[in-house]
Amino acid sequence: MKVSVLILLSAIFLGAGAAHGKTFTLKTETSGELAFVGTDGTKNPNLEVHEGDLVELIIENQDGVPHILTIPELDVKSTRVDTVGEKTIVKFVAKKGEYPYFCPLPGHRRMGMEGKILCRHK
Ligand SMILES: [Cu+2]
Repeated sequence: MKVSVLILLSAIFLGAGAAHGKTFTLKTETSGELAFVGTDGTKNPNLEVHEGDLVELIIENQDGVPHILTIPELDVKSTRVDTVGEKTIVKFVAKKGEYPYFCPLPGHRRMGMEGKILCRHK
């Protein structure tokens, strides 16, 4: 009996996770302004999520310049991607509000490498 309850709870949990997961890919760019570029070509896209979403950000190096992605409000900091094609992934649970994501390497944020996470109520 206990076992089946556990299995049922796991199924609900996994189902919920899948339903509210959100993945974004951001590619780094340093031609002209520095930017994280979304899959549709938007520079530093607003990442729209909902409170409680499990968000996955895939950061892909596209320019051969080292970059990191950080979200201080959520204590999120990626590992550094140094070479073209190198990827790293950060995951976090979205909390309500608007807060920036940016590259903390010297000068990068100032030169444009910053976008916003917009997280609303469900
Ligand atoms: Cu950078």
